[in-house]
Amino acid sequence: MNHDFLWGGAVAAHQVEGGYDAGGKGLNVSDVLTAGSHTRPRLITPELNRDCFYPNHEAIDFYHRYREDIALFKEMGFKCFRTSISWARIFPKVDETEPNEEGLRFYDGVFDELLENGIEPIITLSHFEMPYYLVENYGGWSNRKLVDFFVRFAKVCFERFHHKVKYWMTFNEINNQANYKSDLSVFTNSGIIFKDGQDKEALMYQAAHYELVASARAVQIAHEINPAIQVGCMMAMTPIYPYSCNPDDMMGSVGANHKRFWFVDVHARGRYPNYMLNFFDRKKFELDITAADLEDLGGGKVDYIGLSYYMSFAAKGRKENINLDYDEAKDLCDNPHIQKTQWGWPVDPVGLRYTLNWLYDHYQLPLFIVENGFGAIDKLEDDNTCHDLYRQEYLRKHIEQMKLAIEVDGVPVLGYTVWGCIDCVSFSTGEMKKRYGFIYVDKGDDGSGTGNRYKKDSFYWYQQVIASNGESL
Ligand code: BGP
Repeated sequence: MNHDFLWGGAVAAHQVEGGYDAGGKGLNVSDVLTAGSHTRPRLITPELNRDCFYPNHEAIDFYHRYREDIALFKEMGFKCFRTSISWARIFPKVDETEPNEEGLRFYDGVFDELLENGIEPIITLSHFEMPYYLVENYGGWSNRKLVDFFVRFAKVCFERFHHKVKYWMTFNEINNQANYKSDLSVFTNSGIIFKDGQDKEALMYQAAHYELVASARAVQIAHEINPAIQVGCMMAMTPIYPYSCNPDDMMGSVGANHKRFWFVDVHARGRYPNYMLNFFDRKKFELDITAADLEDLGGGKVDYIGLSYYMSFAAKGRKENINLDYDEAKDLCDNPHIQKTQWGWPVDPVGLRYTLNWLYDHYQLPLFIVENGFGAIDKLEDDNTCHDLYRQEYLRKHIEQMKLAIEVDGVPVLGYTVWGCIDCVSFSTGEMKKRYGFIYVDKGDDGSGTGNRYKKDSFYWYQQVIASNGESL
């Protein structure tokens, strides 16, 4: 492992900060999401409702406690820390002429504190937290105007922070919305609330196109401001294996992977792959894709590929499947070789090595594993310890596979940041009890608790991993 390998942890602004109306911040999409659970979906409430609990409003109060948290990250030996900038802190309504100075100052404070502690900030511009004003007044990313709004936000961030932040990402898990039947994914990725009679699928492809153009333009602006800046994309990497060696299953998995991963083709190669263009024709989608957009895409290829990796899936094929007409709800199936977590997420460490190989074979760009982790119910003992051996086990197995990809397969990986390095609000369920952290936060699903921080056993384990540069697992 290179001596400059970036070991660290990752969170997102809306899942840790709280302070949802502090410092002039506007509402963002996560602020109107209620708490849910594994079996009860989070609701999108167009008006804030007093009878509902909104877990992101306070989250773990990183907004006020970030110095204490960064001290703990330093104690673990973090080389880097990934978080995001809440767009609604910088442009609460987005169409203001000037950015909100108080919001910018908050991030100055966080980045300075990190750098003073020898920790490099890794920053996502949009991590499921666009201003809610854009949803209400523009219909989210279904509207081309968002390209300019986003580019302006990105430019303000690059200009202000380019001396403090080298590695950036534009849109977190942009490909989550490939599952356009999930209202939560499309809302959090693109700020779209579907209306009756709308063609959800076409709308998702339109929104994704605008996001890809906005990302490409942001990459170009970043390089103009400071050629040393590295801007990546960020993909949710869930490889989809063929269920068996039956050729139909194999073709089913090709279609399933195309449907999830065409986004990275556009980000990395600067153009749409042929299978997408054929698909748009076949579906007779009338998408607003201009010649100027295609030029922007070509000029704004990403510098590296950021990825989250939690799980893999398996797919069965059907005779009538035609590539992207693959239907995840019908065709994904359980992989009999793989166990699942309490939240039903399949655990497949070898899939990480496969993913790293697949991405590097396709794009020959450096990779950055910016999320990997294990959500579980942890028990805080009476003496404030927490024996989370299962988490160490999960991470150990994944790090071993990452090392094989790097050392045996020759895949260049810039770093590895463990998701939810400090317990935070779960994105999919809004729960606190789905914990990922090395640091336990005393906070319940209903917002109760002191908010105090306690080191879990995995805290000391990860400290050793970093100190030995991945030798002691
Ligand atoms: C990724 C998101 C994160 C994060 C993580 C774990 O999809 O980028 O924001 O939350 O998954 O998911 P969850 O919190 O739902 O367990």
